[in-house]
Amino acid sequence: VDIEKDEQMKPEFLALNPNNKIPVIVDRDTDQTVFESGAILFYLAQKSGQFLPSSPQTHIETLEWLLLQVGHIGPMMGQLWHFRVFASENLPYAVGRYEREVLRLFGVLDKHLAERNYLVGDYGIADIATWPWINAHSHLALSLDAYPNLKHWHAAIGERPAVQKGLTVPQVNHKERN
Ligand SMILES: N[C@@H](CCC(=O)N[C@@H](CS)C(=O)NCC(=O)O)C(=O)O
Repeated sequence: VDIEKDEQMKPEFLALNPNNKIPVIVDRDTDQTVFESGAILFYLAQKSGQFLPSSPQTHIETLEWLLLQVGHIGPMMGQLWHFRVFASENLPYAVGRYEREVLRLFGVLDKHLAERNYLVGDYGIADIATWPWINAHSHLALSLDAYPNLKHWHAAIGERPAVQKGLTVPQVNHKERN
């Protein structure tokens, strides 16, 4: 789906995601359609039995951190990206508001990661959902230096072979719209 060509607005795509956003998956085993990256990760983790802790306590904790990414980290960093990189005029109020909020969230993650290596238990879908946003910090002129636990988490996950492979697919194009 080429969003630069507005293919996400075509009826056949809107039948899969009425919110006209990538990503969407169709599970060919079941014909199940899933949109929203957090829901996709949850679906794939449940289906594969991987990256989602099974105890009731860690299961709900995973949802907490997954939804923190979905509801806060993604939207706040997305808006900072818009106002810092794409906006046709310089709006210091908007840049300042979203930067402060992003740095506050970095602080929340840093504090949480002071006592653990991953957001919940072992490496899981909460880490998988959050890492690409934290990895984008340099595109937003942000540093992780003041957040040593987050910086360590970011570096450690960045060394995972599957993460390195994922970074090459697809070709990065930061001109995409949010
Ligand atoms: N909350 C959504 C966000 C998805 C999203 O923002 N997708 C953008 C590209 S990164 C998109 O499809 N934009 C096309 C449009 O808005 O028309 C998710 O995590 O899946």
